[in-house]
Amino acid sequence: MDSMRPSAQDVLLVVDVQNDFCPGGALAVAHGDEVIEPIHRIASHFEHIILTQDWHPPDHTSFAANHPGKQPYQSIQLSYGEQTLWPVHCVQGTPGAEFHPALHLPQAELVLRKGFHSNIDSYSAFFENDRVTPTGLGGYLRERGLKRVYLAGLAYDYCVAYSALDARRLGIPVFVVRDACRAIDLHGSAARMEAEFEKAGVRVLAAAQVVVG
Ligand code: VGL
Ligand code: ZN
Repeated sequence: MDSMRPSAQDVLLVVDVQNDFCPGGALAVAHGDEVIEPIHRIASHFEHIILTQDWHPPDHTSFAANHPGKQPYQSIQLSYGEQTLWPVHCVQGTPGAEFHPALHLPQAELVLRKGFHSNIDSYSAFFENDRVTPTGLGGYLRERGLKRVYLAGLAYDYCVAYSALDARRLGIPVFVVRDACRAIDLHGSAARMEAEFEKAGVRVLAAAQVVVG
């Protein structure tokens, strides 16, 4: 396998380290704030860092509250397929949508907002949940000559996993830094995504491996 040590053509993609995904937030991931320390530890080894920010309008289709009679964590069929319904979270301009105050990555080159179309969710940083509407990140990486993606953040089995699998679809080598992520683990979703990682060639490693190379 090629070196795991970050080079000038590698980017650290820090996914959705926002208040609503951390303890006390509207869609809190257990121990979500614990990703911040390992993210800071590996971040100093990267020349390029991109942050993603889940950024929904109040009428977003992923909110159970916008589907009368539905509860969070149920799924429904939308035009593009099955969609899990979530509590209202990461609403544009609200404190829950802000990055966690302890996250300190002023050197990040891009903040990519996603999930801003009312009628479609976007777990992945590359494509919305219809799997065809691009966010522009693939083009950004290509134009800037960024060739490998390291992933960290929240949630391991949703936005991190979808981003990893979509990067592979684009032919981009991907490392997921496992201990710099935390999972929602809804109905076995973490194990299911790990099986997908295996098939797609997403490599899972520890923060210590990034730092040591
Ligand atoms: C996420 C569910 C809904 C995530 C975002 O960041 O993993 N999960 N919106
Ligand atoms: Zn969301």
